[in-house]
Amino acid sequence: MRILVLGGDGYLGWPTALYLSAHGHDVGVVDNYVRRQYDHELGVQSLVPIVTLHERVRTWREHTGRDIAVYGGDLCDADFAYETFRDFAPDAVVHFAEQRAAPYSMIDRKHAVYTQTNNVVGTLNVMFAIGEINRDIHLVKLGTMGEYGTPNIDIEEGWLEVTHKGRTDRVLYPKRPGSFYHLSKVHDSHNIEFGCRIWGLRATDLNQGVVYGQETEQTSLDPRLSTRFDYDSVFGTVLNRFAIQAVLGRPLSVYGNGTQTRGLIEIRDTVECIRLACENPADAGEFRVFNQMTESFSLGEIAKTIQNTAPRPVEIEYVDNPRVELENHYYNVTHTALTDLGLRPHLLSDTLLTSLYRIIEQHKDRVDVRALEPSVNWRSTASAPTPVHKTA
Ligand code: NAD
Ligand code: USQ
Repeated sequence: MRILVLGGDGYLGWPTALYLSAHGHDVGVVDNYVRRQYDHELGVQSLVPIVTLHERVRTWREHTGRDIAVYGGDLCDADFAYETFRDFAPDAVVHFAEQRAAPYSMIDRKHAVYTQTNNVVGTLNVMFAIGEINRDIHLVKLGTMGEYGTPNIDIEEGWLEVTHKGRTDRVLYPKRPGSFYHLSKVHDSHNIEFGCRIWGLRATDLNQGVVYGQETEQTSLDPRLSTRFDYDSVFGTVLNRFAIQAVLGRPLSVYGNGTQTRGLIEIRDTVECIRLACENPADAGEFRVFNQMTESFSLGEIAKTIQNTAPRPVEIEYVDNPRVELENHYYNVTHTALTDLGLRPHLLSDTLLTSLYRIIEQHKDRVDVRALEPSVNWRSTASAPTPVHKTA
């Protein structure tokens, strides 16, 4: 298949592009490199050094003889989106290209507006490009488990059958997201479902849980193929952050009492889920939703697992929760669609954590410990996280 990976320079987009290429697909990547700019804005850097997208692609060619087409540009620019789709003529488009950090979207008005504009407008441009150029293109869109929030009923895969006053209907699962970022994904989901209904688009919305891990078989072939690894309090995700804190011997920062439960997935399963979704497309007019997570844990459980496997003794610190989120809550998620398609999950294991600690140990001198401290408060409308380089 010809598969265009939007956001192909990012943490997940790059390993996905390599994985799809390794599986024989013709891959193109699209990115405006804005993720690298957020690092400059926040004064932080990926724990693992990353080379430019062009050097990554050259390295992949050196190792495999396979080409990956690169399109540099912003999906909020409709002309760019249309030209790219016309030029590459994809069978499937995998859409990772959004501002994806909840804390970044909660910094202040400017960052909330930027996040929602970037994500919602970019996705609308993608939908219109598909609508005008070729409606058979399968849109595989990254959503998030956080769209659902933590309702007091089971979480189904995108849809809910409701019986009300004796009548029954199938409705989009009601959403209660916890940040302006997570809200942007809800807006996207509604827009895409509408596109499926009115234009007959075929779409798969992958409501992915929190991702952890850093290596795939392909990225570990050469250091120049590494993907980014974020540890700062704005972009670093929880398990990756705890692993880094553990290697540094710093307390594991559990927000609140640690009873919040989240769905998680390892990076090698992310790339496999995308392959499965692409190779088994949705029908014309179908808005298909998969819950892309493999296990759920409370934050306290994650912290204890890290504490028990850490290379050196670490404490767990329960810090005031900078976010507004339910702590003691019900959480039971249906996530069978991807395993039905053939996913064999990599569950959280000592082997995986040991390899994660090895990667972190190798690069730990790059950590700026000031960037580990939570700096964005949900209760404030102007958090202004201090860019680390300005306080130095
Ligand atoms: P990332 O920030 O590392 O990658 C996103 C990429 O998209 C970046 O390279 C960025 O430069 C690019 N991009 C952003 N806006 C763009 C635009 N307007 N035009 C072109 N390129 C643009 O994020 P990630 O961690 O790889 O996440 C990828 C996707 O998966 C996101 O949509 C995110 O919401 C979703 N997701 C991520 C996680 C996770 O734990 N990382 C979990 C669930 C869902
Ligand atoms: N948390 C801590 N300590 C930390 C960091 C986070 O206790 O040091 C807690 C948070 O309060 C939250 C949970 O861990 O309850 C998850 O936080 P996170 O930063 O790992 O994840 P989140 O903000 O939800 O966002 C990440 C990705 C996002 C993706 C989402 C999947 O950045 O792109 O959409 O995971 S999900 O959570 O399922 O919505």
